Amino acid sequence: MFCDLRHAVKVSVDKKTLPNKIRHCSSVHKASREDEPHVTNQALESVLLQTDFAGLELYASGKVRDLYRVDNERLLFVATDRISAFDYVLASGIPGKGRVLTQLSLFWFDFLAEIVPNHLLTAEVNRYPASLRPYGEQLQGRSMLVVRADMIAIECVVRGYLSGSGWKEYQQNGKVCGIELPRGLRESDKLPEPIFTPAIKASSGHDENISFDEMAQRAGPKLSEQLRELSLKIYRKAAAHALARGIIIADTKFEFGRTARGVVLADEVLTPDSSRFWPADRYQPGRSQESFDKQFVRDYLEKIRWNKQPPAPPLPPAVVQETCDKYVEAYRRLTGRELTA
Ligand code: PZK
Repeated sequence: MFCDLRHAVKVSVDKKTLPNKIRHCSSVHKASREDEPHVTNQALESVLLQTDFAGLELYASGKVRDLYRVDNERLLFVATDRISAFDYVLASGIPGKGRVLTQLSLFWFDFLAEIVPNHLLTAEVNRYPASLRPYGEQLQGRSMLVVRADMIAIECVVRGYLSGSGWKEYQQNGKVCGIELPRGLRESDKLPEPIFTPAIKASSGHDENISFDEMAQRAGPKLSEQLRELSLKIYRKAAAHALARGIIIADTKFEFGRTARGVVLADEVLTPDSSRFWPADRYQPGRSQESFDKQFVRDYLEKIRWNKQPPAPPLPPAVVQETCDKYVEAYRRLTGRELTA
């Protein structure tokens, strides 16, 4: 079974560096707790929930990913096995998730290379700088050495289907980010063509949709048009590939940065964490869709009637296993490859 990973390591915790939500939840996840349902010891040990690379400066950290400064030019991008649902990081991790998301990003970077350059330098741990070698075992498969870019502070979202905040806006005024859409669309309907719907990080931590004009004022009209064209091109190519393999990419978010070599695609790309993946064979417009990867998690959290306030609960082993299987399946379907240890 894939989830019985043997090589990964659970590492020590540096709670000070992590945001509140993560600190709160991870403190619940003590291996010594006897009163909670547990994943097998083997699987539990194999989950990487928190990173701590002594001597490396944390550059940024998100719910799931951690970014470290290597030197002035380079960053280390690490995908943990954390999983979030209903806006919170859960107490349990999903074995293999960080590797699936990293390997998927690497697949897409290569798949998209003719359309757009990206921030990847290498994901081969034995080619990392010497300062990272001590952590090679933790980093293998789940990390990327990337070039430090000047990030463009706009979330470049493309939507092929009407969901989430797009569906909300449409119900209010028939538009999404100022783009007029046909009347009578239902939730999850396929759009006549994919649309570019930029957003900014609001102080709430949530994204706030903006119009293209607003983006042009912030980032400049030329760059904004370049990013819109790039984003739509990338989405079209990736979504067609995914659909032929049974996965609808309903929408997705890209982050771009500027380097000496021009605009590059950064962050993780076209993963289930940065996109809505829907199983195509279950697609049925007129309602919200099942999530390809997180449906078992959401169903469980609804079933136990978690009030969606911290602390986020741990997941039972069966839910962890089923969810792990979904990530691995997404990887297999999209890449045609098996995820190997
Ligand atoms: C960068 N983020 C988002 C990602 C986090 C936050 N190549 C780059 N150069 C400079 N900055 C970034 C990147 C990239 N990628 C990305 N924030 C800064 C992010 C992962 C974890 F906490």
